[in-house]
Amino acid sequence: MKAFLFLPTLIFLTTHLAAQSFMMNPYGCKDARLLNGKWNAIVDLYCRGEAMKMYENRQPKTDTEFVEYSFKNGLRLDVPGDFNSQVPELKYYEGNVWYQRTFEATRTANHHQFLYFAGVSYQAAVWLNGKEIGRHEGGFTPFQFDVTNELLDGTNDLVVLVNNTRRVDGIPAMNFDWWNYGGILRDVFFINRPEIHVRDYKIQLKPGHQDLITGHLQIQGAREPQTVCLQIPELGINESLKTDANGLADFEIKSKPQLWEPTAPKVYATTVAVGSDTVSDEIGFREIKVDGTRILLNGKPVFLKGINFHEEIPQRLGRAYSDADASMIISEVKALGCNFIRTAHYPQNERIVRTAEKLGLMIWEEIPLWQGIEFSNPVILNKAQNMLKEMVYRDKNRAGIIIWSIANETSPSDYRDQVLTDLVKLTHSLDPTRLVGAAFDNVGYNKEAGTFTLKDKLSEAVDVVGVNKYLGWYQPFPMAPEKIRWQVAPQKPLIMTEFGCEALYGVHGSADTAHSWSEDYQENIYQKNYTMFENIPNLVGTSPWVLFDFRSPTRCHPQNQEGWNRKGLVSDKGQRKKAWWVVKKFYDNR
Ligand code: GCB
Repeated sequence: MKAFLFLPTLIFLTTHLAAQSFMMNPYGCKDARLLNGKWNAIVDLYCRGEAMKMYENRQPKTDTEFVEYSFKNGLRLDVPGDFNSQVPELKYYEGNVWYQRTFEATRTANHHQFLYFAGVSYQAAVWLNGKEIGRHEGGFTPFQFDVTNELLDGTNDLVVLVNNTRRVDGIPAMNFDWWNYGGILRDVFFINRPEIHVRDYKIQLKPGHQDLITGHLQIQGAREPQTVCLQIPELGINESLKTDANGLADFEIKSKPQLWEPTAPKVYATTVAVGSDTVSDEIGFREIKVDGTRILLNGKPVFLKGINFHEEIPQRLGRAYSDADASMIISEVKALGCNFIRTAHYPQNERIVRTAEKLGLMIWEEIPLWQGIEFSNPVILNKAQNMLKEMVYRDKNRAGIIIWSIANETSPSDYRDQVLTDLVKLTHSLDPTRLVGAAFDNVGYNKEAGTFTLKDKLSEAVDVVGVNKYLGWYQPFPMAPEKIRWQVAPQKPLIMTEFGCEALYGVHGSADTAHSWSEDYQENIYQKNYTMFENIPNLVGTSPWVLFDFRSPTRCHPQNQEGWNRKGLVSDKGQRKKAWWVVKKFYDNR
């Protein structure tokens, strides 16, 4: 009976306690080693592992001793990667999986060592050499631990308990329309840095000024003020700045960078250095703001030609994690003629974000507050704040990110309104240089007036309103598309963040019958939507749902779905459906 004390809900009550509240950039650190590869694994269906102290990775030492688990000679899983796609029996698995590996390290005097996890879904508990170093909740944002005190000279034993059980108080919660991939989904790094090192930096244009680069550099580990150097050689920037008592140096530098934009996504090699520590990055500069109902990029109105996609490679039936995966997805986005993506419904891995930015895509990045969230539960605000911070800390230097989104399709209530307006405020305070948005699905139709409207307090708080509306699928067009009028957030920029319908590649049939599941029907619905969009005065962008067919256990139709959401413009095998060409034409003509 004792085992029941160790149900996952109890295991993970403490969230984020030891994870650090800023995000280093491991991709730019000199001495950062990937711990990717084959890890040993134990599937712990009944959650017995903590009671058995699996984290000790014990070997029998005497003749009478025995240990009822072993990481040796058992299952091996690829990291990064979800476990569901690696072992047939784990396809639907939601529960505990233990991961273990060793790595060699040298304790270096006056240095600090860190473990950085780019994404573990959904909860993680981490032990180094038998000692717990911290826990984290949230499957789509990174976390890191300073492990200097636990590190051994020589071989180190790293154990991670991963649990992807859906939770009533989780974000997302019990129900969502995508596969619940679990595991160490993204890169893991071991990072060695001098005691005095660059902790954080933000380097962006000052809002309202295209010739002023501003931000902060922050140093860790110094008792005295330090000299920290910022170099952007191509701009002739070579600044030495003095940090204050908190290790912070704010700066403002006159410079006129070539501005980042979709047709010329210029980024500059940048380094921040203190003593022997250097972090490198590639940073672009651009201005994004709202002017009435328009979005201005570098002072000029821009139309967002977007697309949604999940962090998934359909043909592999698994999560995307590598540069090759990022190239595959983003090249298909570019082929469609896009300049904008919505990385639905969660921050996707950095390789995708960076690839998109380099290829000139503006990005809507969202935390997974997706429908069905228990807003009345006080832990939700705290968890959402953590996810939001981790997203902003990670991507604050990405010129491609223009909109932080705080939620998708949440129903108004006093609790929800309070939590989400708090999140809007937090986002603005964390990053006043970008826009804040949310996607709404509660747009209503007024029959007498023939008009769509939105009554939702949250829409007043955000800078940009996103609307998800599936006319022709979940709801018929109420009248001829050219007659429909929209008065949704009429004073603000509006993005059609989702629309579309399902179709099976290769199926042809009536263009007027939804249940034909045909490419012809999907094509027709796209055409009708584009006709309707012509009469939305504040429309500044469109982002169809969705680029690829994706896996979702909630899609149960035995012939047409079989666990797939078929709203892709491209099938799970990579074939373009007829609607793909409609979108392409719409974008090519804008
Ligand atoms: C939505 C959701 C998205 C779903 C989509 C659908 O409104 O935001 O996550 O996958 O509809 O296909 O129903």
